[in-house]
This record gives sequence, structure tokens and C-alpha cells, in this order.
Amino acid sequence: MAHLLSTSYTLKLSPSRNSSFVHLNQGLTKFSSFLTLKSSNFPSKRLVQPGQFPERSCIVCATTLSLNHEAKARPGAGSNEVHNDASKPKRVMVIGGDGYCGWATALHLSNKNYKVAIVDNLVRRLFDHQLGIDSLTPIASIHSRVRRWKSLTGKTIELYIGDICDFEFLAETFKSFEPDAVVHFGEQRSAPYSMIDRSRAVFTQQNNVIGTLNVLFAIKEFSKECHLVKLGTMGEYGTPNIDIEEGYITITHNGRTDTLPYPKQASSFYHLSKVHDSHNIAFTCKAWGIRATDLNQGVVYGLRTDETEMHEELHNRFDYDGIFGTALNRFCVQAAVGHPLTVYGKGGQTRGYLDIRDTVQCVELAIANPAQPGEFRVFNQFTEQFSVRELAALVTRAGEKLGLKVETASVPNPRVEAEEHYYNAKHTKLVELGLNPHLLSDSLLDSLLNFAIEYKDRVDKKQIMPNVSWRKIGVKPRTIVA
Ligand code: NAD
Ligand code: USQ
Repeated sequence: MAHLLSTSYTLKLSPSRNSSFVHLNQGLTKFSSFLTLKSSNFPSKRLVQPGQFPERSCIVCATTLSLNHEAKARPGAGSNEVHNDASKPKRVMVIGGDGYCGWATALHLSNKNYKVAIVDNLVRRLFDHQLGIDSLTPIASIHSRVRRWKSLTGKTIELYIGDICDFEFLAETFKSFEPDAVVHFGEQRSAPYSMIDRSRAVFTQQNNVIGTLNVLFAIKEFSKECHLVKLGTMGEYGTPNIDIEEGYITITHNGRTDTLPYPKQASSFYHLSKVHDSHNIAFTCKAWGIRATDLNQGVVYGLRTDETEMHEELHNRFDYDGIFGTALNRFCVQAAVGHPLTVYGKGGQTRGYLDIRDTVQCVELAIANPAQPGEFRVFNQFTEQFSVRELAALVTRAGEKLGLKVETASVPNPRVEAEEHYYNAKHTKLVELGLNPHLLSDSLLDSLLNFAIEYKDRVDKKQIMPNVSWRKIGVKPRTIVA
């Protein structure tokens, strides 16, 4: 880890109690916008710099204050409307709320009148700096994002900048915010990143497994009733030659029958970290009575949600590079810039996919219908399944309709995975709760392609080809050349 954590972040902050947050926030309402810090010596310019990881012990709580003159008239904007039939709005902590799924979800929940706090250590932005990659879309700083949200809607999203692997920090956020639900997106989520070298493999498993373990301990210690909504992944199941059930399978063996966790066959150190998370969560539900929902999400595509469209400072990130970019999003950008679509190997790799608008919908459904105390609930969160070959064909057809010349390359597969296989995964539980899916349509592909065309000058074509090999992963720290 040395090269990842090489430069320390010197913020030294003392913990504070709920009352000081409230007091500070009230005391500063005169200002148009302000950062409320848990320390007086916050070196704001040093929050994230290339080559730095925020030190595990830093605690910053920031919030934006009212910009009433800018608040636009939107239904429910600025009101303290009560969500559903509860007497007060549910308080939802979104861990990883500065990331792709987390940002869209935080805005969506805030718009639905949940009280939202984002917890994030901004490490995802640091990966970009370290690897020399960037989102296709320019993204505003998290502070500008929440300020803009406040100015447009009147709604406050509280901000806690810090690392959930630091239990002291996490404990303070729990004591300060007192969540009714925690949505946990805050992990290193790229399979290729976890396969760059030993230190990234170790970082991924440490960050993800310890972070989740800390969340479980924080719930046990400070918010026993809090519902954990954890983002897992369909990749935990691998590609078995039988139907994939939602979390559990009933097996009869030697005349006896039991319902057991569905077998896991993850295929990267990242996916394996998710498997371990699931086991830890299942265990603590049994042992401590924690209520948890594991959302085994498929590959997410798309960009726009109702909320991120409200202003350019609210735009979401869109990754297209060989490490963080995912299949369909990558193919759209490749088509837009005239790069052959990078189908790895035979292209029969089949996965579940969903629109980011359905990610936010599914999370909301899980929060609104919480698991029971002690229940470990597993939902498969995707709406359709495709092979990468099918995705490439869809993008080719949509691109050609827009006058693009789209070619497909067969790229030697950098991963170790089945390239032709059976795949039939159940995904009915979220539909039963009311999920109304946005299926992949020509119009969505058109809009994604048009969007990629609009930003194509920002594409760095050198970042498109995959450069991380599952077979060649080694001990020596690898520098990924920008
Ligand atoms: P992302 O990398 O865009 O966002 C993750 C966020 O978590 C980042 O903002 C990062 O800074 C933060 N984070 C990471 N470690 C942290 C830590 N220790 N403390 C505090 N914050 C931390 O990822 P995403 O695409 O939004 O994915 C979110 C979650 O959803 C992940 O858990 C991922 O496994 C899961 N998921 C994503 C997809 C997808 O296609 N994007 C598909 C299935 C599941
Ligand atoms: N693939 C290609 N060409 C590409 C990119 C990917 O053929 O240019 C193939 C991969 O080999 C793989 C499939 O497409 O077979 C999906 O790869 P991906 O990069 O789109 O997604 P993956 O690595 O599986 O990870 C993503 C997210 C991760 C999440 C996972 C859901 O990064 O956080 O957990 O999707 S799932 O795939 O269901 O496990």
C-alpha cells in the first residue's frame, strides 16, 4: 500500500458532538454558502491532491447553507415535507455519495424529501488523478454539487468527508447524523483496478471489507434499528450452469433439504471483496439482529437522472477508460470517437444490466420497504441481461442510424472468465416491490451516443484499450501510464 498512501494528509481534527453541528449551522445561515468544519484549521486546498490519499483519521463535516434567493420554485422544494406516513422524514446516510451511483441516489432521495447525508473520502477522484484518467463529463467538486443542489431546491445534503475504514470518523458521523437507513456504495468498485498489482488487490479488499465491517459495528453500536442497504454485485454468483436465484437456493442432498446461500464464484479480487462483505453482513444479521438488504446489482449504464439534469454542476461522472469504464458506457463513447468496440474474447459473456434511473429507484424501494430485524435480504438488481456481443450489435445499429461508422474489434480477453456460458438470473423481488424498469431502448442509446458525441473532445483515446491482465498481475507496484 505504500505507494498508494505515500503522502499523508495532515488534517488534525477533534471530534465534536451533535450539538456543535447544529449550533454552527444555525450560526452561519447569514452567509450565502459556507463550509462548516469540525476544526478551525482546515487546509481546504489540500482536500484532494494528485498522489494523495486522505489520511484515515481525517474528519470533516461540511454543509451548505441557504441561498434562498436562488431557490427555484419546484414542487416540494425547500419544504420539510414528511416522507410517506412517518412523523418525520427518514434520515438516509449515503456512503460513497460522491460516486456514480451514490451521487444520483443522494439527489434522488433528497428530492423525495428524505434527509440525506453523504459520506465519502473522495478516493475515487484520487484514483483518476493517480491513473491519469477522467470522467467524460466534467464534474463539479462535491462542495459545489451540494451547494448547487441547495440553491436549486432549498434542500440541504449534509456532507461528511472521511474514510469509513476509520472507525472513529464513522462513529462520529453516525452519532451526528443518526441515520434510519444507510445506503453503502462506498467501495473500490473496479474489477480491473483490483487486478493491477498486489497493492491494489490488498487495498481493494481492505477498503471494502473493513469499511463494511465498520459500518456493521457502527449500526450495532449507535443505530441498532438502522436498515443497511448494501450494494453488492451480480458478479458474486459468477456464471454457474444453472439458474441464479435471488440470494438463496433450496437444495435436497442425501434426502435432506435446506435453503442455503447461493454459491459464490467471484472472478476478481474486487468481486471477491463483495462476497466477503455478504458473508459478514449475513453473520451480523444473525448474531446481532441487524436488518440488511444486499442489492446484487448488475452493470449500470446511462448518465442522466431527473435530478442530475437540473444543472451542469449536478452532472454525474461517466467513465469510459479501460479500468473504471463499464461495457455499455464504454461502447457508446467508443462509437462516438470512431474507436472499434472492444469486445473481449468471444463476447458471449452475459451479465445483468440496468439504467442508472433504476438504480436510484431500487434503492428507494429497498429503503421504503425495510428488512426486518435479523433479516438478511438479497435482491438481484438488474432489469435485462445481454452478452457483450449483443451490446456491441445494439450500439452498432444505433450508431449507424446517427451516421457513425461503427466497427467491432475482438480484443484478446484480459480477464479470466467464461466467454460462452449459460446465464439465467432471477430478478423479481424488486419488481414485486414496485420497480418500473427503464429498459434499454433505441432512444436511450441515441441519447447516450449523442451525449458521447457532445463530449468527444474530452475523450483520451489512449485510455480506451484494456491494460490490466488477470493473468499477469504481479507483486511489484505497477504504474499505469497516463
Ligand atoms: P464509484 O467509484 O463511482 O463510487 C464509489 C464512491 O465511494 C466514491 O465516491 C469513493 O470516493 C467512495 N469511497 C470508496 N471507498 C471509500 C471509503 N473507504 N470511505 C468513504 N468513501 C469511499 O462507484 P459506483 O459505480 O458508484 O459504485 C457504487 C457501488 O455500487 C459499489 O459498491 C459497486 O460495487 C456497486 N456496483 C456498481 C456497479 C456499476 O456498474 N457502477 C454495478 C454493480 C454494483
Ligand atoms: N467487457 C468487454 N469489453 C469492454 C468492457 C467489458 O467485453 O470493453 C466485458 C468484460 O470482460 C465482462 C463484461 O463485459 O465480461 C462486464 O464488464 P464491465 O467492465 O462492464 O463490468 P464488471 O467488471 O463486471 O464490473 C462492473 C462494475 C462493478 C459491478 C459489476 C456488476 O464496475 O462495480 O460490481 O459491473 S457485475 O458485472 O454484475 O458483477
